[in-house]
Amino acid sequence: MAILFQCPWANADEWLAALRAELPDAEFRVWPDTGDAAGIDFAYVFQPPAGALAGLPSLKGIASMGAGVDAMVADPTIPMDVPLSRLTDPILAERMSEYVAGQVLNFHLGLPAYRRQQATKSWQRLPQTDALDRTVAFLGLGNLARRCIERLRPFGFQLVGWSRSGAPVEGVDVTTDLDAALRRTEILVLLVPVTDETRGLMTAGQLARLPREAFLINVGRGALLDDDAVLSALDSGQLAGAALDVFNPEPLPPEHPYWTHPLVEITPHISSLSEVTSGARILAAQYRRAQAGEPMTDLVDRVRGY
Ligand code: OXD
Repeated sequence: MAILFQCPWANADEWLAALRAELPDAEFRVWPDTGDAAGIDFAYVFQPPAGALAGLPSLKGIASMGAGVDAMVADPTIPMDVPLSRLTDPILAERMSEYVAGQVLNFHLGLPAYRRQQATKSWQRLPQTDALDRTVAFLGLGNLARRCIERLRPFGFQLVGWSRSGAPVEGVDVTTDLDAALRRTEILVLLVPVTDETRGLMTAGQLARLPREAFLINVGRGALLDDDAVLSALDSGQLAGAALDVFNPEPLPPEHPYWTHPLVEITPHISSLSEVTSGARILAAQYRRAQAGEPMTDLVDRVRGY
């Protein structure tokens, strides 16, 4: 039997080599060259195109090479009874927390405004807010968000969190009421998975609930945003800035207005890149579990969507 490997990343060869080193006896087939489809019983993928895993009758498990699994959850050609795992690697959480803490501080300190002033050689002190008087809200309180919160807590920000379950998180005012969370939010961090409930979550109406001149940080998925609504909110001053790491589609097309908007900071989906060495170790363990007939870990609830 063989493992299907589908990876859109520039360092796909490095991942394949690391997985081969972890699983020296396994045969790997690199998508789209699946060969004999019946001979594939496991797949390593990252956000595969819809249908990429269709017609694999012996498939016993799928391990995502990243934390987000929305593409697989949305793909009706993947049989519901094939277990699907997400990559849960502490390194992902560390990387995400560094990125988010960096962007929160960037906006909190007004650094983008000073960069714009520098372009016109303008020497002007802008009003300052202390962290104690600043509310940062997280939509989504999974393990990545919780690590970001731990990193931010020592600064003293007022922390608000919105999640479906409302489960408590230390030092965070958790609510299941999205409107109430948004009304208090000065810096909004989106770290919620894309599901049928959250697709297009940030509509014009939701953005209007934020206090004026709020900041938006999207490290979840591009599909969480109504992009036209975000651009209008930036143009009207409702949003004072946006740091966007994820887009719909990716790569962000060259003609997209985000590229040139003066209040938008763009990074190319780098907020928590999977790390090859530890990632390959974790992924190989998932394969071994599936081969041994044991349950894989970090399984996705396909009905809930994450
Ligand atoms: C992921 C991602 O899903 O990087 O891990 O988006």
